[in-house]
Amino acid sequence: MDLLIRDGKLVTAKTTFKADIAVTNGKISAIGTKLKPERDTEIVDAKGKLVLPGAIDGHTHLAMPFGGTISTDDYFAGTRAAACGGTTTVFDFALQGQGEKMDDTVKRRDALASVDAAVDYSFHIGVCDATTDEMINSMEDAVAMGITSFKVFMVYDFGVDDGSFYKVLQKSTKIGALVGVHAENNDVNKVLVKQYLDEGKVEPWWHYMSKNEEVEGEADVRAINLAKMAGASLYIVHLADKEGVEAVAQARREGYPIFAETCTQYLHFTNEVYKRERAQDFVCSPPIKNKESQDAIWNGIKNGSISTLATDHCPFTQSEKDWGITQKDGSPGNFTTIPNGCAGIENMYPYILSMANKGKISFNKAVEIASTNPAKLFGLNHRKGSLDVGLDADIVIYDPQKRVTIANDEMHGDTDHTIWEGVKLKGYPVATYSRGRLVFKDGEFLGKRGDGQLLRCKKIEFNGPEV
Ligand code: DUC
Ligand code: ZN
Ligand code: ZN
Repeated sequence: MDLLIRDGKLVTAKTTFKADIAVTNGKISAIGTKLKPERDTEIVDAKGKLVLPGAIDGHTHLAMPFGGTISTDDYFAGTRAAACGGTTTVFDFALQGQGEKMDDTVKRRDALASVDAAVDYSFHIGVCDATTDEMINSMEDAVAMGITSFKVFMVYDFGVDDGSFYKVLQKSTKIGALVGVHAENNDVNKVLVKQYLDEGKVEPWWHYMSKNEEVEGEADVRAINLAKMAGASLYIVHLADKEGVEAVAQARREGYPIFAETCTQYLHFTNEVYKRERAQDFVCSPPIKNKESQDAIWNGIKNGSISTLATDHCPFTQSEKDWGITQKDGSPGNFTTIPNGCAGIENMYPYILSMANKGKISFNKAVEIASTNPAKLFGLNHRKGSLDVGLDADIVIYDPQKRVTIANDEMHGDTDHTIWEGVKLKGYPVATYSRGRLVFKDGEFLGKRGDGQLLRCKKIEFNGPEV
């Protein structure tokens, strides 16, 4: 026994109970009361603290070329920040190049991640070229490598049309993969962008208006229909609108394996942020929606229509965000020239646990959406997502009494600002273990660059809304 965490209150998706938890060779080796340490066992007193499984952030964009630049956090900075917020696994998006086989996409991105990541990681492949059988068939080679989830974009110039999306869905049913989707109506978005710009409407508010509730909602419904037609499971990423929540809930009531993820920014902010002085800092896609949508998302979490919480972590510096005012080449900017994305990787678990601590949801629900469900959905529950004997010792010790006001200066990423600045949290992680190694303690990162491992995911098959 290498480590014994004593007298804490263990929280899983299902139960909360007082127990000791023992770690041997990076795995949870025993859970029980009055566990006996061995001679060299390190003992940690967790009295008065919660002991939780590490979070799984199922949606990050680290070192990703996007919007004319590269997202600020590389695999080291991003995973360092993750560890300091109690996140012990990240699923990053590996964007396929044109004509690049998907297994090669994984190898290309893993060359960066394997030397840098400080916590364990895996990938979803961002499918950008599904134009030939060779490309689609390469999904199977990625699955053989343990990369079993894919994402298609219904927007952006690298997005896919409905036919290609449908083919990817069909393929997924044959190879044990899960398809995620970024759902926004591209054509309507483009029309609105042109109309607003022609009218001289250039501020970030028009980013939100050009990707408003209906623009997202229509695409959510269409994506669900395509999945039903293909007989496939579907995972809607970063769901941010009420119509989408309702469409997911309805499909699940009908028994379809339709799943949804939301992100922390949609839980805390509303579209009012696009009226702020630095509204550009909040520009992300999908944009943050109105209060009605925010309420629907919280209800979706409470009633189980929304399965997971993630971040869509994709930070840019403030000077890059200012390209919405003046572009790189000195010409006037507008809402389309702001790189899309915000930081959040370090804030997800502290935020949702704080909301649990304040009584909005239970701690069990927070663990379910931030850890247990992502592990199940992405074929990783043989390693991660709970506190069970035999699983990786990815453990967070949480002090429910600690008060923290989020400040970028105290965050551990490489970004120069955060949309979370000034947000007050009740409770905070005080220690994070990644496979039994202490990677964060009392505000300090203690992990090591390159210690994170690439995780091989199991094949994924759902016959109904099991998660
Ligand atoms: N949305 C963002 O805000 N950033 C990265 C990609 C995305 O879809
Ligand atoms: Zn997206
Ligand atoms: Zn994303």
